[in-house]
Amino acid sequence: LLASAIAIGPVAAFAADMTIGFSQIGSESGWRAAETTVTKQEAEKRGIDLKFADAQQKQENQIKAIRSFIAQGVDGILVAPVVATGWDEVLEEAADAEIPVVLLDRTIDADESLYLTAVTSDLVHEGRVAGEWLVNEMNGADCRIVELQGTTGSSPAIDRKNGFEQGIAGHGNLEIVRSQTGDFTRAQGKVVMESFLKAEGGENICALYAHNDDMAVGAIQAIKEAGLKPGEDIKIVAIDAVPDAHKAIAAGEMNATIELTPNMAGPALDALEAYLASGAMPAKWIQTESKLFTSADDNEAIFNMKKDLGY
Ligand code: GZL
Repeated sequence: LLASAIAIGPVAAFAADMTIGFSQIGSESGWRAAETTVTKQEAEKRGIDLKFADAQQKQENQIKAIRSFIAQGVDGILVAPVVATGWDEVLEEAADAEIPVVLLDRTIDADESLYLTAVTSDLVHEGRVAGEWLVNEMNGADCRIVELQGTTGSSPAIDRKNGFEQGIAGHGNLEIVRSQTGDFTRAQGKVVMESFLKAEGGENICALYAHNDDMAVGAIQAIKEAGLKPGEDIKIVAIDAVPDAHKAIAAGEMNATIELTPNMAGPALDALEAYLASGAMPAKWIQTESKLFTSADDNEAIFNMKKDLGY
């Protein structure tokens, strides 16, 4: 018993002494709120003291939070970077302080020496799967598509747009006629979809591709208020696979979503602990899985399972 206590002692004790700063974007979507909940749970499980900072989707608040963590002398920093650019200076400051930084769910345009690893899905792949789903769904029929983009300048908005265009490439029957940011929120998704419906005429819109489910849920409200049937008159494909997306698919009001795990922190904290304990260098990209869900899945059961997972 003593041996086993000694064996786990240092690691458990070490984690118990660990303080990690987490610069979170905000709570713009159900998925983001779940990521925050799960990150706090993962830190708790490891006996880590997590310092949490919500940036209300403003990069300057994230930079301030990271500087505060550096001043506090934390052992490591988690950052979900709201946009892809403008991080070099503050990450250099973290490097000078020898504090490792791990990126969650979004990437940045900076030298990869400035962060220990990035835990993200393949955001281009997600967009491509969405495009390929619509190609199959339309089966050669013409389809005028409107697109709700994520936060301007964020890696998911850039990559999911590129991926979708790859997915529909070579299929001239599919055309993106309107594309605008809804900033990943339900409210903006509804407002921008209303403007699409007004500009195009609902009868001229065949499908909506939204970079996340929350904007799609907002758009569903707008489509209904325009007297149209979401999921039928206008096909809807999005990304995240939050409970409300499964609920909408089960109701026939949405057609497909691609799952994004809210648990980026588990792999991130494991990599940080290993690095801090023994200098173990993780891969620069720890990729999380993506899975397509459609009406062929048991969305009601999945909704009931997921609704208690921090969403
Ligand atoms: C993607 C992540 C996105 C989610 C949105 O990895 O950054 O941010 O898809 C969230 O729901 O706003």
